[in-house]
Amino acid sequence: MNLQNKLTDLKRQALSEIEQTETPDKINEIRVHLLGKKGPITEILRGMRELPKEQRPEVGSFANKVRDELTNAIDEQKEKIETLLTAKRLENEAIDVTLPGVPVKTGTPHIIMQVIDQIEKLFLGMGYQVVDGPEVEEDHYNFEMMNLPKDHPARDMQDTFYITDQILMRTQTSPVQARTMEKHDFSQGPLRMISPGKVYRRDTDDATHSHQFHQVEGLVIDKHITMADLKGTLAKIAQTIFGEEREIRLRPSYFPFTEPSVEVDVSCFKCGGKGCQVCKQTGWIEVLGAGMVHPNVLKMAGIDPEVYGGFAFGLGPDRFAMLKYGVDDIREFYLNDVRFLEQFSQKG
Ligand code: 2U9
Repeated sequence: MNLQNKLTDLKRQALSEIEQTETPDKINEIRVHLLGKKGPITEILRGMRELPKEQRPEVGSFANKVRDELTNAIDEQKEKIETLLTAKRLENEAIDVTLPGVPVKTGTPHIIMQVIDQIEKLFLGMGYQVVDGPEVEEDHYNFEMMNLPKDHPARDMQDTFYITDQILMRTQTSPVQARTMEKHDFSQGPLRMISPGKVYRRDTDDATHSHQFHQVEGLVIDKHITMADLKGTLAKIAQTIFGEEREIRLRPSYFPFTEPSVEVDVSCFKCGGKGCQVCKQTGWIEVLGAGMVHPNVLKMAGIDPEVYGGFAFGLGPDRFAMLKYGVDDIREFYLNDVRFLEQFSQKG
């Protein structure tokens, strides 16, 4: 068989093999085998040395043509395989976007946090700042600056978790107010703040006591602050949490850090004031403590009580949540039983 026929034969066989190839590996293998240095085309071209000189160019050009044709056929087949593989992969990875999604289980803010959030929103809207502070506090800020010196009998009102002689778990959030008051620059304007957070008392836990609970305290210090300002603010809190129609009444009380001091009742949100089980037939429920900031407290923070005055209040979000949602055991808030917590889901 002459070389041209050999080449034609090789081409026919190779083309049919290329056409049937289905994988990129196999097509690469064919390319290396057919066109490589040890491949059949190179082999045939080597045989040209035996041919008479005048036949060599013709056979040479024929061989080159065959090599080009096979190279093209390999390239085309390779592209065909890759297109096919891509199409197959896309088909396998196809997502049915019309399928319903798997619901994602999300939590909801704890009911105490929901009450605190509501109060924060109200006060942020009235230009107050919300201030955080340490839960492990110094005796100085927790008691001393709140007009409770070491020998003051009012210290017996609170049983305290002491860490050392001078360091304790805060029993109220007032130390945050004391720290802020001390730093405040009154040439920049009045001080209006609330301090929400956890507080600690050495109580034995029962349905109405928890050794750790929450407080939101508020403080305003400016010139010309009166009890009328305080009363309006307290009414706003009661109405925000217990309903627009609520009224408040003030009863005289005693706190070492305010003078005068008051206890605040809200008209019963259950019976509207007629008397029921929630308000123990009185029509009123005690919800807040408050008063005008004691001059000693101002003095200790470096504020002149002859020029500045202020009001302060304190409330317990735990008690608010118990009243509002009819929870009869404060410990429910801290057991973290999702069946309890889920009842206050904001997801509706
Ligand atoms: C400064 C001066 C005075 C904060 C106040 C109360 C009255 C009060 C209790 C309510 C229920 C705490 O959560 S509770 O147990 N609080 O009755 N708190 S006046 O008075 C301040 C605070 C800061 C500088």
